[in-house]
Amino acid sequence: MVSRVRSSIFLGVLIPVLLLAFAACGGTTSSDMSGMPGMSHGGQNSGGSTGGVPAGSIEVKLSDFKIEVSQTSFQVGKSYHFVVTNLSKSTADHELMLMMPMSGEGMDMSEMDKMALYSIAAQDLPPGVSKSFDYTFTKSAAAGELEFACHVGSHYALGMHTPIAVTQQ
Ligand SMILES: [Cu+2]
Repeated sequence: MVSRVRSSIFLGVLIPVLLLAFAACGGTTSSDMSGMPGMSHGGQNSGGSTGGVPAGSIEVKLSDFKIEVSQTSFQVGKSYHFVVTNLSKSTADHELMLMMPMSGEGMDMSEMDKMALYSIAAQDLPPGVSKSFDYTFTKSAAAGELEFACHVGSHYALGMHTPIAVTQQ
């Protein structure tokens, strides 16, 4: 028989230990994932979370369920600094993908990742988290040919995609 007092002491010790172990695991996993997509486009700067938004950067706000971008027209060959924030009021993780419009139905995530010009995985964007990256568009895209999208669950169908346009300088 374990008394009430004894079991609550036990939990008081055990829970912080478990949380620490969990936090340590989470840290390594997310930093491994964030470097993977978009490498060939010079977007390897996706790791850092940011406090404050540097001047001239483009804000990308993910919420339930839409994507708001502070600028939707871009020029080929110019480097842009994007700051992506998950403002979800629920517990929804959101991802950010820069790619041509598609519903994603019937495709697995790795296929979609290959087609994306740039992406930040959902596990790296839980609610409240910001990630930044630099990106330079290499070719033009008429309005509607490219978009920022979230393909987690049914988020895309619920409205989580916003078209952008890219023009030659
Ligand atoms: Cu989403």
